Amino acid sequence: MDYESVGPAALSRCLVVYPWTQRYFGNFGNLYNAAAIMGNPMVAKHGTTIIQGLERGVKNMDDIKETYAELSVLHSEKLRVDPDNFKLISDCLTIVVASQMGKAFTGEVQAALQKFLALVVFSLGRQYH
Ligand code: ZNH
Repeated sequence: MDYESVGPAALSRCLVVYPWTQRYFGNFGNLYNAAAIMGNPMVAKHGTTIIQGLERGVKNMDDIKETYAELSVLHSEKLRVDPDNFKLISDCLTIVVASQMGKAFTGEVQAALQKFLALVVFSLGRQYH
C-alpha cells in the first residue's frame, strides 16, 4: 500500500464528495474543482498531517481518548470543525485504503480499520459541548 498517499487522497476525496467541508480550508487557495483539489499542495500537506495524527493513535492504541484530547479541544474551540466531519473523513480513508489494497482488503481488515477509526472519531469528538 502506498501509505504516504493515503492521507492526501482521503482529504481530497472528502473535499470533492462533501464540498461543504471546504469551508474550513479558506486559506488553501484553489479548490474550484476535483482536479484543482487533487493537485493542491496544501491539501496534500494537510492530508499528511492527518495521517501523522492517526499514527499517534496507532502508537497509543491503549489510550486513544487521552491521545486525542488536545486535538479534540483544538478542532472544537479553535478550528470550530463540526464533529460530523470526522465521520466523513474516516469513510474517505476507508475507501482509499480499500481501493489501494484491492482483494487484500478483506472483511477482517475492514473491521479492524473501522474499529480503529470509530475510536478516533469518538475521541476527537469528546471535547465538544
Ligand atoms: Zn484536522 C489541523 C488531525 C479531521 C480540519 N488536524 C489538524 C492537525 C492535526 C489534525 C494533527 C494539526 C494540529 C496542529 O497544528 O497542532 N484532523 C486530524 C485528524 C482527523 C482530522 C487525525 C481525523 C481523522 N480536520 C479534520 C476534518 C476537518 C479538519 C474532518 C475539516 C473538515 N484540521 C482541520 C483544520 C486544521 C486542522 C482546518 C488547521 C489547518 C491549518 O493548517 O490551518
